[in-house]
Amino acid sequence: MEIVTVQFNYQGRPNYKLLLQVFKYSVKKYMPNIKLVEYKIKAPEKLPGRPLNFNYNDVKLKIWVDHLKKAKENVIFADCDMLALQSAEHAFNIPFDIAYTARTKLVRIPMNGGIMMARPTQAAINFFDEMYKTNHRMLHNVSFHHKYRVKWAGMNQSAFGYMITERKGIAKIHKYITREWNAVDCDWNHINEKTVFCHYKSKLRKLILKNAPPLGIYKKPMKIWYNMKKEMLERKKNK
Ligand SMILES: [Mn+2]
Repeated sequence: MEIVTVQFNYQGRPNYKLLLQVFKYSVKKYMPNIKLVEYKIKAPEKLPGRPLNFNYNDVKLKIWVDHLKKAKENVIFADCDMLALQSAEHAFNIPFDIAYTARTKLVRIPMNGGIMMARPTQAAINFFDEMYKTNHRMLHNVSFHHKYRVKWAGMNQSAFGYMITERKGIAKIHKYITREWNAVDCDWNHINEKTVFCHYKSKLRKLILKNAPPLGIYKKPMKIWYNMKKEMLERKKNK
């Protein structure tokens, strides 16, 4: 198994580097034998009328597909605003080509794309290849994107939504829940011994990057991240 992450080099946001460092440290800590493959993307050209992160997500997905095509091992694709809370190796105890994380509490958006798992099977490659092509089509076709965006949100999530509703059966898909594999807003206050990855997205990411004191629903994941960062910095000092 290997973990693949793509770092976006947003101009003027150097803190993404720290997020990745702490994530990397947590992977080493809990999965000393697992390789973390890092890709760094140069800022793509912004398309008129489309948010820059849509372009990034398009480039990111292409990297995933290309990686999977030559992969020899099972792959966990992870955002870089992530933290491992324990080993993730049991992800592949279940047979599937692709696994995704459905939101524990379905309010509006069905899944979060921060973590996806894939075996390097032809079916998984076909799925991701077509998901990328769909994503690219959505990037340039606002109304096609909109049709899926209203339910699935974002860019890659919309492409995934298309795949899972319109292209059923092209690969064996397994549904995990975010609380165990990719803790997001509905899970942060309920992180437990089964939680493998915590996703430091949106407001939670902003809070930890400005060193805010742990508060409210963000308390648990903030404390966990601060401790991991502290441990990482102490290790570095003692080396
Ligand atoms: Mn993220």
